[in-house]
Amino acid sequence: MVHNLSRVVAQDKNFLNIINGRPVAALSQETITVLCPSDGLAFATIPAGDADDVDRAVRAAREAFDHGPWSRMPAFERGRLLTRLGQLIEQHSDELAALESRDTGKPIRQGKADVAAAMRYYEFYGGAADKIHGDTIPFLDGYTALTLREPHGVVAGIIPWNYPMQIMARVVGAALTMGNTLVIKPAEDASLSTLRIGELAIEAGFPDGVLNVITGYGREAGAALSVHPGVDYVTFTGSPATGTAIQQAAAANNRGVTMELGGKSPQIVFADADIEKALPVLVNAIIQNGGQTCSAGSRILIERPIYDEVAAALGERFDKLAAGPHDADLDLGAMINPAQKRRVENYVTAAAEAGIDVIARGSIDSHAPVTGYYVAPVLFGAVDPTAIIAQEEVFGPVLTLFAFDDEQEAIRLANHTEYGLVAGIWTRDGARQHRVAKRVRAGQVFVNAYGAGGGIELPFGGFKKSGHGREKGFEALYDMSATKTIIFRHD
Ligand code: TXE
Repeated sequence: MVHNLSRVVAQDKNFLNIINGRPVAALSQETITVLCPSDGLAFATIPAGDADDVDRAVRAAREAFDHGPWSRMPAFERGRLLTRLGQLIEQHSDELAALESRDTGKPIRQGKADVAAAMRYYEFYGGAADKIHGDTIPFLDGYTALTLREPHGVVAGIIPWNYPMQIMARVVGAALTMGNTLVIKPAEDASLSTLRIGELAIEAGFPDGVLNVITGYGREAGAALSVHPGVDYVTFTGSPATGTAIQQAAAANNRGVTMELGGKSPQIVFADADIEKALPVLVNAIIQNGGQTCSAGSRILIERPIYDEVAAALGERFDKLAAGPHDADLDLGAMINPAQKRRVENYVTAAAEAGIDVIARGSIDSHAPVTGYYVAPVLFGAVDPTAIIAQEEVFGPVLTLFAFDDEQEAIRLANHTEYGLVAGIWTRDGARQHRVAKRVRAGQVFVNAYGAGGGIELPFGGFKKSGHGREKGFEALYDMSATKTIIFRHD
């Protein structure tokens, strides 16, 4: 993606922002050229929104919240509109899967999986709208006390490029169900599906200003949105550095935040585990979306008696992995942009130069365009737990293996990073499953399984540097609302 006003490129489509129920260009008329990661070629433009466009979108959302029917509408009617949006996404599923995969470089089957997950979010939250409620609380004699769940107001959703359609869906689903209005700022590298779904929301019949999508660079549109005084709550998924900047802006404005900031997630494989069952899951957890997944299982801790066997079996599988264009539907697609490709390659080179053992390396398909942003998956063995590659989020198809001697050491190693998003435990010992699951500091723990991010019904979010607040499931509805307590005296 390059900021390019003069070069004429063949575009499939010039996408527009969605503000106040209408598709609109940036006020400046500036655009960002969208490049496909599979070949580096331009195929669309998106508006290069700035502070003026953000102001326009926040004002529309403010008006829709303060004076529109949205927050006073019966909850089931809000739910119906979300369900309707999910149905429209289903009707356009082939188009959306192709768009997402071309925009992000992910294999087409992952694009299809993303559409299916997005639909489930709208279905889940559409159905949840009239099932979330407050409490009546026993209080003093002569009083009745009850709680209501009220919307925050205008929510800003700043989202990343790795799963734009899914992350948009979890933000839209939770925020709108609770009666908030929303301004979504997708990443400049992957905005197309969010803009297209913004168009579908108009078709679904959402009132004007309820769901706005504004594109632009993070340092311009994103920063302007995070400091705008008309925003009441911010939900962000992205890097810890940007998350810190957004939290500082939120603190200056005394507004709440939900932060999902990535991970360095471990999977612990004990000697009694069902290895055949574990192997494909261990591999998939790091190659899904080319490892550009917040919940990627990037560290595997293996009990020493089975270390060599598991390392060799993983190595065999890694040797066969291939990266290629999104429409070739190989094991991996391309990285999102040249910077991310360089970032992954730099981590790999530095680790190899530091003497860390490269057990296996996959390949880049020989037909893949040389202009695409491909990296081959790499498996590192016998990694020092304090090494950079063991500590930092690479966000690429790079897997690190560690040996451990007992349960205590496994838990210590699992917790030995600044992150705490997801963990996996592989053992047949039931008591150990419970013990270890409780001791691992992660927001989501899988036992004898590992699903990237888990189901849409399951609360998801981090401990430590991985963030705070919870998305997905009913928990997200609590984050997207504030409790109001009403006390009646009637003696
Ligand atoms: O993320 P940013 P980047 C990690 C991953 C990756 C690294 C860098 O390790 O390699 O972050 O990716 C918007 N004010 N994750 O630079 O900057 C930006 O436009 C307000 C993990 O792409 O966090 C985009 O919409 N907004 C992660 C969003 O923030 C700003 C997913 C995310 O971009 C802004 C993505 C600013 N000053 C990256 N600067 C996960 N948790 O899954 C940027 N943005």
